[in-house]
Amino acid sequence: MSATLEQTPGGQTVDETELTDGFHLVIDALKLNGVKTIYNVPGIPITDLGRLAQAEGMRVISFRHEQNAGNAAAIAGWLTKSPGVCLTVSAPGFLNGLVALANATTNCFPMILISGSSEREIVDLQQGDYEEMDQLAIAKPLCKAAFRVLHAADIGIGVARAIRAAVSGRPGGVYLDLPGKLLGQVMEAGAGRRSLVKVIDPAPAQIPAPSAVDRALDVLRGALRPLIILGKGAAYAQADNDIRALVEKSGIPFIPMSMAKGLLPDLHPQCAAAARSTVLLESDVVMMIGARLNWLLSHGKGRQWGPPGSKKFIHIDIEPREMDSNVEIAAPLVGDIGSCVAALLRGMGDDWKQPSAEWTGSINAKKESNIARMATRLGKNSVPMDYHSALRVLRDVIKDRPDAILVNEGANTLDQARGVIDMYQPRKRLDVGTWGVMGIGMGFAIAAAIETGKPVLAIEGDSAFGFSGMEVETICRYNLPICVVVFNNDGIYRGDGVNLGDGTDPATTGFVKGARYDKMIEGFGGVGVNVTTPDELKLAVDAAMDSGKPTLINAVIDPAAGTESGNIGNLNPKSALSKKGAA
Ligand code: ADP
Ligand code: TZD
Ligand code: MG
Repeated sequence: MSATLEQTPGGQTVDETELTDGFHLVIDALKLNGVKTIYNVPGIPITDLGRLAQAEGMRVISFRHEQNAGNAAAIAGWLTKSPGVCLTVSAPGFLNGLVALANATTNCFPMILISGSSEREIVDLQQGDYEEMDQLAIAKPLCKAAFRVLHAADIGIGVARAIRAAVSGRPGGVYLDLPGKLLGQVMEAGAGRRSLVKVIDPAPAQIPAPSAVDRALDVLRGALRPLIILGKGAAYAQADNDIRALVEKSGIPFIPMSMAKGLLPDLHPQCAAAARSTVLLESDVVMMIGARLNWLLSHGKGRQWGPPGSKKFIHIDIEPREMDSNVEIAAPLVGDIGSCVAALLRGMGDDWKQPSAEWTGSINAKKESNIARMATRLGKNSVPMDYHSALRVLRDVIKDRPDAILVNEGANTLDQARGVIDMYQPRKRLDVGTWGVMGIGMGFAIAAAIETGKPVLAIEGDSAFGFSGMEVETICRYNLPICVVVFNNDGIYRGDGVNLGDGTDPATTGFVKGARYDKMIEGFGGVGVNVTTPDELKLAVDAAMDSGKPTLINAVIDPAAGTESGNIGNLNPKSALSKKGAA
């Protein structure tokens, strides 16, 4: 931008100063730090920010709802180890994006939610501005850090602080508040350029203390029945080779948490996922790598884990306060996973003794019997399809295309798919994460396609799909190689629920029977297919994955096939006064 500051009476220019403004400084600051993509929903005051970012060569992906744009940014952050950026309008747009920001923080995904906001003078006196809200105050408890920039000259610092906060230490969500007036502020371009900050080493290595490494190795050496649990933090760390080397050199059986599947292949001989309950119960030393002892691991105690005191834990995590969060940790190993794993590998030496054949043999025996039992269920060619006959087909689709990305949400659709579909490569399975939240599906699928360029298979419960389903338009608009398979069992958990009242309304968990989700995508020019048998499903998914055309397959599943809340029905509180037939 240039402006003529002074003109002589004759009209001659005597001083021309290059100017810049808040819009351009935000874009320049993001670009300087390697941000290439913005996940966005336009509107006042950030419409022009998106337009100008596109004009300046950034990729700006516009969504139909901010929660989906936010989920896209969050998973982009997890996949790439640099913060995904979501851009929204003020108050309602900000609030829509906030769910994704909070979810990102809970899951340790690095993202930055940038929202336009109304003017401080009016917000602080509560005078009723357009979409007025004290966004910074509301965001603060739901994210790792929250910042507001009031002067154009501080944009560089604001963006730098947001980036560093998102990815350093335990990654998480960061909120950056940009009042509308800031974007229009003008300053001299040279000073603007000098105000930008390139963040050097945004996530510095955090080297574990040598004494902590020795302590962990001592505990591991003393183990008779050791186990390694790999979590999504380990997948995020991108220390794939060293993690594999550690597992293989140690000879210790491992189980992956859901999003760590594929970090080592599920079919690796040391993978004990098919003997999960046995190894949790019978192990005497458990080494956690980038996984928390939260509800997903029943807090490291209770029946699943055996008698109290029967286990020692080694815990590798970048967040010191995670140690002892649920049980005593015998060997806390605080540092970044890459550095911790490398230090353990070095410390193991050349004379490492692998676990006894008694331990690994008993696990293998259990694995074999469980796998045989599963094979019988998978072998059925049921029509109407149950979960297993449909999932056998999708397991083979991923086996044939190990570099495809799998997105997965629902209840039965999630739990069964997690068990049946083997993963072969790191960071290929994206799902509901720590909260078990519905609605991540299309946002995750879109970001996965954009960030990796690989084909995406999204396996969605019909309820789960509904939370972000409108984004099939976005998928078609950007012509993304995404195949959505909706497991349509006419409802939440099951499609055969009944109304326990007078029967006027449908059951609380049921949807329109025989709905045709495939028709939705046809309205936007995508490919829609309705399938009722495993063979039809296979044909349709193979065609979609090979063509890369936006596709939605309505897979008709027996409404009576599922169970309440999938695998976690035990978490449902029960009314002592339940009517007969209530869950
Ligand atoms: P899962 O759900 O797979 O069990 P969690 O989300 O509960 O995994 O745990 C992930 C853990 O990984 C978090 O405690 C987080 O602090 C940790 N983490 C994330 N990135 C790193 C890293 N680079 N180095 C060390 N720990 C990390
Ligand atoms: N809302 C949000 C945001 N997250 C949630 N997890 C829920 C509601 C509750 N919920 C689940 O935990 S799973 C689920 C809901 C509504 C949907 C299950 O139905 P589905 O899958 O059709 O997606 P199945 O295959 O029918 O079990
Ligand atoms: Mg369903």
